[in-house]
Amino acid sequence: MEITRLAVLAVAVALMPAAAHAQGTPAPKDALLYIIWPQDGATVKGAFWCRFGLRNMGVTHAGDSFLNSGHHHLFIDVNEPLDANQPIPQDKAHLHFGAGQTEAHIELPPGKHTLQLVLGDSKHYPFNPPVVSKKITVRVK
Ligand SMILES: [Cu+2]
Repeated sequence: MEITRLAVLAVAVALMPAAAHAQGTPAPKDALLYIIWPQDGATVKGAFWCRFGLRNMGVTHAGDSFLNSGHHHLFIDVNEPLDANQPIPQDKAHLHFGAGQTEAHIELPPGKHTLQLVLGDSKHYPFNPPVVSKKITVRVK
């Protein structure tokens, strides 16, 4: 009997790693992430300040796992769907604001660009449900 139970447990543990990648840190349903500035469709000249808005959650440093808080990520010209099971990549298109910043000075080449905010948990995973802003388009002169 005892051996059977152990075998079942061993199988269950073996199956876990696939699901264990998802952090699934819960976010309140009324969390609202939005870009205060620039406005959707705006034309900007050269470098500009992008300002991040967040309601019903708090902003903290990367690594801090306070309840209902996270840090901002700005996605620039990202078209791939968000993968909630992976940490947010760290590159020129996925900027992390792990010091708790709520604005960023952004410089982009002339042309049309999309901007979108994604809130990440202490380990840079999206929340569950994901806390994501509307994707806006700006034109850089
Ligand atoms: Cu991050």
